Amino acid sequence: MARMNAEPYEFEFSLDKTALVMIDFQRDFVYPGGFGESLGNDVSLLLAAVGPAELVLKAAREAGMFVVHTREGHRADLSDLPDSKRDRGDAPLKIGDQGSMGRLLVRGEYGHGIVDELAPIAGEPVVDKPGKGAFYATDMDTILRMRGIEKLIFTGVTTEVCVTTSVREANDRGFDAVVLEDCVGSYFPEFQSSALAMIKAQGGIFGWVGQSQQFLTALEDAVREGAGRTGVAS
Ligand code: TIU
Repeated sequence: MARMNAEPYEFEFSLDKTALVMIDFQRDFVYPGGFGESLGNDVSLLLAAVGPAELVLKAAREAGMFVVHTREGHRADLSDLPDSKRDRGDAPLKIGDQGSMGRLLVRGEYGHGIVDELAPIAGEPVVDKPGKGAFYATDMDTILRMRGIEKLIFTGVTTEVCVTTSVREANDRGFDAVVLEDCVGSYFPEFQSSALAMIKAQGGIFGWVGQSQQFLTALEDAVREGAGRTGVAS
């Protein structure tokens, strides 16, 4: 069992029943010329989460943890795109329009892809979602339950939109979740802090919040403990 310092209290998890969830680390949100910028956002604020998330992803892979990636996006014919989502706001480019990284938020386009640093590898399912939440109209729940997953480590963008929507969905489905603060990013610093405060308030009403270093330390300790036990047994 791994034990991680977190708020509002220690987060315990076993490596074989816990998944690392990487939410929407797509070029469309993180780089200029994509969907995020079309909404009027300064996308440079999100890049800070990529480096810490890369270290977390590497450590989780080395520890043999299950990793799941998500991407927000739509079918090329936009048949799964509600008019409300396409038409709301006054963005110069809408979902499905041609941008500098391809059609915005359309599956298969360059901008829809995950940034190179965090690219999925074999054995890591990629869940394509039409909404903000990772569970809405996807097979996320099935994928996690088939693996016996009970707890989730969340990273991704953006904190107050797709990450927390997914955390709330996970919470209602009976998963325990911790969000790694330095591995999630928002276009709005004040939303970053308030979104995380909401998760851990009231004794952890939606889950836990921790730092990547606390996760890495917990993982190292658990792997060392596991190796020690194997040594004694053999
Ligand atoms: N706009 C915004 O902050 N986020 C999104 O539209 N999607 C995700 O968070 N992935």
